[in-house]
Amino acid sequence: MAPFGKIYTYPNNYRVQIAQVIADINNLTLEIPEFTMGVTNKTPDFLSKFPLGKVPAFSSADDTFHLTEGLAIARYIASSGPASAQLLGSDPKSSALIEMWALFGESELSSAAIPPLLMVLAKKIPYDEARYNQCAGNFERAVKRLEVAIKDGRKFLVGDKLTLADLAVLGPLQLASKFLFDGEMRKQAPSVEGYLKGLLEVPEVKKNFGTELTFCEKRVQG
Ligand SMILES: N[C@@H](CCC(=O)N[C@@H](CS)C(=O)NCC(=O)O)C(=O)O
Repeated sequence: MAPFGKIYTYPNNYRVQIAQVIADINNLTLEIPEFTMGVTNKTPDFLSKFPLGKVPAFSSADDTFHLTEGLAIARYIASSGPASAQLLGSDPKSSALIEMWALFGESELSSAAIPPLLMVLAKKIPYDEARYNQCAGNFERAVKRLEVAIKDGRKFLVGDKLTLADLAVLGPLQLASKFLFDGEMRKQAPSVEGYLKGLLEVPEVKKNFGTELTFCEKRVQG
């Protein structure tokens, strides 16, 4: 099958893994071209299509349509195939709930997990204890909010099938499980681990995220 489009990215970018799960569910194929961070995204050709120079960056098969922002890319791929109603909602309330969780994934989970990641794993910014603790506190608060939604044992956040909502929280949570979402936080949100493991049983999720969820026992600090 001809690819639906290309996504430029570095490996294991959860925003791209989300798009790949969605493409698989919609029977669409995505090409992941050769990409070197700091090189490919600085070329005049890349910047002419994606002026911010950030990834993920999507280009349609005919290279006339360009998109950035992981959530916009995910939504575009979701709405371009037969599983659109499942992934994005089939009525105003379910669509709004899916949107709520998608934004929650970005603004509450990712934005709290990424500064600590840059401090202690990527070591791209200096360790700042006060900022780290504030982010960890925000992350824990968000995880507790998620716990409220799933503590009745539900498998999916909205309805009875996988939607963008689940993928948008899975991405940052599986990333944070390596360095921030530690044993102490998991005690505060005991249903989350089982919920995430359940998501990984969905074949398209397993294929793109892998089966392993490695939770750290103690968060990594500077
Ligand atoms: N809000 C964007 C964030 C994209 C982003 O920050 N990408 C980073 C890598 S995780 C990047 O490409 N940075 C390169 C740069 O800042 O030059 C999204 O959700 O897709």
